[in-house]
Amino acid sequence: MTSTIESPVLRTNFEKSVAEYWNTNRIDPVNLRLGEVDDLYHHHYGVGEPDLSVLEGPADTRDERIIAELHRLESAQADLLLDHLGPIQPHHKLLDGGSGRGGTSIMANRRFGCEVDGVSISEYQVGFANEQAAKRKVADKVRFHFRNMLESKLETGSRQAIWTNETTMYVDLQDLYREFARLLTFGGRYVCITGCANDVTGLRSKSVSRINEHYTCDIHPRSAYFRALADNGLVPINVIDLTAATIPYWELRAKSSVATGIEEPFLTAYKEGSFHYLMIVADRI
Ligand code: GPP
Ligand code: MG
Repeated sequence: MTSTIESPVLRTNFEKSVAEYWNTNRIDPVNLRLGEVDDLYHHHYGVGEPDLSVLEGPADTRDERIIAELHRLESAQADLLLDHLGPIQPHHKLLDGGSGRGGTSIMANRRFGCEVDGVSISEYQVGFANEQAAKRKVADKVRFHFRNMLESKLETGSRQAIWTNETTMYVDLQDLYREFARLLTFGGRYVCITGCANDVTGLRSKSVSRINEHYTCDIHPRSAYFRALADNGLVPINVIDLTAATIPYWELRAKSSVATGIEEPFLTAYKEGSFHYLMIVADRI
């Protein structure tokens, strides 16, 4: 009799330290306070014009108004990502690579009525996200797994679309897109929203290094995305620079009680041009 030895979910010391960060950094008031607005818990940033009238009006409810507005901009970011997945039908299956507390997956199921699998190397996040799906009575369609997105254990060709919402700075892009190319059906869609370093200004700026340090991540240069996509049969159809659309989110966040201190490095990096907030949409050929 032969037996297969399964590889562990956390394969490297780096992955272990990333999992440790997300397993233990649970009290993060910014993400829980925003999530409590309507029970959609995000781990990404926002886009769009904020309603700056939230800064005016009664002082005792000012912070509450800012939080609701930040949350609206984060949900708008997830909606924008979903807008680019193509014509998804209820019988399609999707993958959320690095699914966090599950917000984008829940929104995808709500919009398309299809099955969504999310994978995360944080067991805590997987548990949290599955509880959210159960609360919303969609656990039969939206499932979160304690798995590595570089080795998802999902069926080859099973995915009509895959997205990564600010998670690619935790992985090797060649390894990631090899796995996504395996999972996507021919003509399937991949959407990535990410922060990336600007090759034109040179390697990592001080602000980008501070962001890496803050989140235990490793931000890739813009060029690395297009090389790794092309090498793995993923052909860009749309590239949208969202930098200008995210700066107002950071400016508003800097004025809120849930600011974490990372606002200034983001604003500096975006404004000096060493860093972009990008959406890349690609087709599997
Ligand atoms: C975290 O979102 C996002 C990342 C760790 C990825 C880094 C993103 C880049 C664009 C470089 P979060 O919602 O957990 O962060 P915060 O707690 O600061 O809101
Ligand atoms: Mg957040």
